[in-house]
Amino acid sequence: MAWTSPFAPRARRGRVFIQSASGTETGRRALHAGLHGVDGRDPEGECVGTPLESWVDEAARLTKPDRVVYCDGSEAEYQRMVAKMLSGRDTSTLNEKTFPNCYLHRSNPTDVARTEHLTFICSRQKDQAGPTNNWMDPAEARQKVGGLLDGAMRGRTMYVVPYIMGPVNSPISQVGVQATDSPYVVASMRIMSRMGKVAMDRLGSSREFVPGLHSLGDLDPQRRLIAHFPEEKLIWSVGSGYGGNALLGKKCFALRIASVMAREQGWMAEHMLILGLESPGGKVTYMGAAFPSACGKTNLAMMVSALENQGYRVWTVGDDIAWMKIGDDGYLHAINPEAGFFGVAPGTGMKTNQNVMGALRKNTLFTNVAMTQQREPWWEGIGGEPPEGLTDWRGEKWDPAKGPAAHPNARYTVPASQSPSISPKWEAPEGVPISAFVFGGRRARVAPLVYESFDWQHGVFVGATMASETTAAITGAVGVTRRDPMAMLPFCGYNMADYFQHWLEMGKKIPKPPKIFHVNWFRKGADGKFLWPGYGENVRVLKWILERVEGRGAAQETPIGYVPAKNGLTLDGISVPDAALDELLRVNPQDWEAELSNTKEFFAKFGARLPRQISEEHEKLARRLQPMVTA
Ligand code: OXD
Ligand code: MN
Repeated sequence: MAWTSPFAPRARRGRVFIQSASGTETGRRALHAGLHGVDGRDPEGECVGTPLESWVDEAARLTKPDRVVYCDGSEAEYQRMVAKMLSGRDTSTLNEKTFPNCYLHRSNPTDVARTEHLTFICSRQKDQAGPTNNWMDPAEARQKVGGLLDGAMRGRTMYVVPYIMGPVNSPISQVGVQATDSPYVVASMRIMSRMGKVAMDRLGSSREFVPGLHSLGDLDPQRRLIAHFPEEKLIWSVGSGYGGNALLGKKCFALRIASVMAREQGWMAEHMLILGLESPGGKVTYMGAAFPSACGKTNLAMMVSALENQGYRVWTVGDDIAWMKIGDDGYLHAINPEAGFFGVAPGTGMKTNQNVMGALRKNTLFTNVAMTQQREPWWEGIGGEPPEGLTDWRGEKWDPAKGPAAHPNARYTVPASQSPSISPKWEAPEGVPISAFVFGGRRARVAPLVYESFDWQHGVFVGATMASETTAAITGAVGVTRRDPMAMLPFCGYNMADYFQHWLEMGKKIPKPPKIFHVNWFRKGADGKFLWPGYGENVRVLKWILERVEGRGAAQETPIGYVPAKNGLTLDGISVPDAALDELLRVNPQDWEAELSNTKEFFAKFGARLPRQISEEHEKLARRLQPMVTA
């Protein structure tokens, strides 16, 4: 891996006081035991150690922390981070009896979400970033972000967090190293990744790691920037402590940088949940599913199946990201690079996601949720009426006139192993073989409940035309369609036209490619009500997908793909009126005409770089729809 240092201006080498998490220099050496024999310093006292050490050294010279601490990932260290957080005003202990080892962190009110407009891909050529990314020239980014990072850790400690994205012994996993001045980030990284000594052991003295430098800076949104250097495989983030901006292993590495690596190396890094659907007899079929934010990815990954009594059960492998490589058996094999779930709390309750609720009862870090008088976490949608005396996400007595008690983007950070639905295969080094890809979005009209693409190329087109409608809560305008190809719009680290090309090429390389489907749980009737019950009932759609994978499953061919025949879905035990089912499965030519022109406009952004096959699929769809439109 070719990372070079974009530190600028290159500071004079000087000494940095380095400590291990346990507070001694020997601790750091112990972490490196067996990796290199020297003590990491040349006779003049300069670091001449591993590539990691020289990177840390440079990071420290730029940010000028008082101390540098290498994290070992131990429970004792986690508790030290929590103690540091508790010594400030923004973290509280939750009820130790009902929520043992759980904490509530309140972030700065201006720092509660990913900031896409401050997120940049700093490739040498603007074209490499493409029309859907913010681009900054790497030299300019070095200047700008470097300026913000210069001295940013004065008076603070720099924590060096080595981490593995993926199961410890998986060949698909990768090492990252994050330097940060936030104990909250260190604690979160311990839940979200395999962190500390295990990562050091895997890294050895190699330079095969993705470095990420993060500082809270002064949390001023004016001085916040998240910069990715795809050629160097490097991340710089300053001015935010929020998950997607600050836990650099997640969106920054596992999607933006990894998508670039995946293209270079012939694998896939996708914004996909991974689930296993167990069928009667115990066979498990694995699927990867991509949905834009706020479309229920975590709920689907951890679904309590409505057909459990018929032998259909859902196992969770991952809820957000999938890294996939072609296995010896010809299947695409997926790992979940993360070790925890960083999920949106509001809307999560016993009715919607019993498995998550079960997982959150211990060892969970909550962010920006409300708190009851019993010091239990609370949020809108948890079930029941708001209890008396709630403290809101800002830490003030809740006043309903001022908005919801929990921030709408309040989060839980929980070890994946705590989910009752966690798959026995979730840490399998070889990953799980993927038989189906499922794309989806929130569409009140247009997309039927489920359809299957004709082949891989058509499936790539289906993914590339993915879209979701904004809700009134977000924009004030219902039904505004935002194109979000493969749910990767904010996360693809390079030109999306090239990303489509990579998908097309992968299709040729995978001997047993997954079948590609599209789902839409959100279709509405003329009365504006949802036609499909959703949640645990979605397993009925997964069952049809499974049957299609196995060459069964009654289907009808339509211009957009195969839609279930009316008797194709298992509907016993629920009441979906006949007319609703017709509407759920209907392909309305007028809607699809509008869809064709909308997607054409979207694809035009990519100019000549758009793969010919995508335009070809667009034309083929238009041709297939033609007889319906003129009929
Ligand atoms: C997330 C997102 O937080 O996609 O996972 O926004
Ligand atoms: Mn996500």
